[in-house]
Amino acid sequence: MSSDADHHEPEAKRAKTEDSNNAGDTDIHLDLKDFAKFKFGEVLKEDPVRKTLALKATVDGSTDPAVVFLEKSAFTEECGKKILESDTTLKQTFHNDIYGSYTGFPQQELNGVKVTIIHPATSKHIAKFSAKESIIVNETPQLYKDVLLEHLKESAFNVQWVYNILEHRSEQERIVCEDADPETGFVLVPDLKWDGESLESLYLQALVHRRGLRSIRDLTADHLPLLRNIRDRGCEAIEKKYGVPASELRVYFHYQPSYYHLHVHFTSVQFDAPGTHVGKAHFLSTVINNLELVPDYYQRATLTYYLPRSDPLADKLRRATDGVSAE
Ligand code: M7G
Repeated sequence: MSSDADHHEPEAKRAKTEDSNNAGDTDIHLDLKDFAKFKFGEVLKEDPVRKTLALKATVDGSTDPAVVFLEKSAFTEECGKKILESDTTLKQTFHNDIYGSYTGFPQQELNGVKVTIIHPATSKHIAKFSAKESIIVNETPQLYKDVLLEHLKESAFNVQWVYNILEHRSEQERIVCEDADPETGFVLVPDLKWDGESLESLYLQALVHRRGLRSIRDLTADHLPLLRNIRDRGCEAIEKKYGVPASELRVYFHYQPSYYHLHVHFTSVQFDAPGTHVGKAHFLSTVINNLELVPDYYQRATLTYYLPRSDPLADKLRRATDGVSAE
C-alpha cells in the first residue's frame, strides 16, 4: 500500500489531461440560465424505471462535449398537496365506468426536472453515463497491485470537486456537518444525485479530510477512529437535520468507486439508490467489523465487483488474468 504522501498530488502539479478536465476559465456554469447554447448530440442512456435520460450535447463556443443528465424529480407530500389544490390542468385520455386516465399539467414550479450538467465532459464521463453491459471481476491483492494501481495512475477521474468542498470553495452553504480534524475529520454534504428535498430519496456523502485514502483497499485498523467517527457523527447529523434515524440509513462505500478520494454514501433505506447492489456497495459497519477482526483485511481480501464491459480497466484485468467471467 502506498503512503498518503505518494497519493496526495499538490494542486499546482495537477495537470489537465483528457481524463482529468476541469472547468478552468471556460466554466459554463457561471450564470447558466437556459439551454440556448446547447445542441442535442445523442442519447447515451435512457432508464424508464428511474425516469432518467443521459444526453451528449455540444455547446456553442466549446470544442468539448457536455453530458446532460435529466431526471424527473420524486414527488413529496407538499408537492402532491399543491398539485391537487392549485392550478393543475387535466387532459383526459379516456374514461371507462369509474376509471379515468389523464395527463396532468401542474404549475411550473411543481414540474421541475433535476438537471446535472458536466462540461467539459471527458471520454470517461461519456462512458460512465452510457448504456453498458457489465462483467464480474474477482480482484486479488496481486491484481490490485499490478493492474489497478497502474490503471489509477493513468486514468482516475479528477477529484478537484472534492477538494473544492473540503476547502470550502464550493457547496459551502450545503454542508450538513463538518469535523475539521485532519486525521478523523470529514465533511457531510448532500450528494449531487439528490434534490435535497425528498426524504424518501435522501442521499448524502461524507468526504474525508485526510488525503491519500483512495478506496476501501487503503483502509487498515489504523483508520477505525476515522470510520467510527463518520458512522457516529454522520448519522447523528442526519437525524438532527432531516429526522431520519440511523436505523433507516444505508451507509456504505462503493468498490470500485468513480472518484478515488475516500467517501461514504448515506442513503435512505426506503430508496433503491443507484449502486446499492452486491458487487458495488460495502456497508460501513461491515468494513469496520472486518478491520476489527483482521487489521489488514482489505490488503488481503479478494474483492468481487462488476465493471462495464467497455471499461478499459475490464480489458486490462482480462489480459492480466482469467479471473474475469461473463455476468
Ligand atoms: P462514487 O462511488 O465515487 O461514484 O461516488 P458513483 O456513485 O458516481 O459511481 C461519488 C459520489 O459523489 C456520487 O454519489 C456522485 O453523485 C457524487 N458527486 C459527484 N460529483 C462530481 C459531485 C459534486 O460535485 N458534488 C457533490 N455534492 N457530489 C458529487
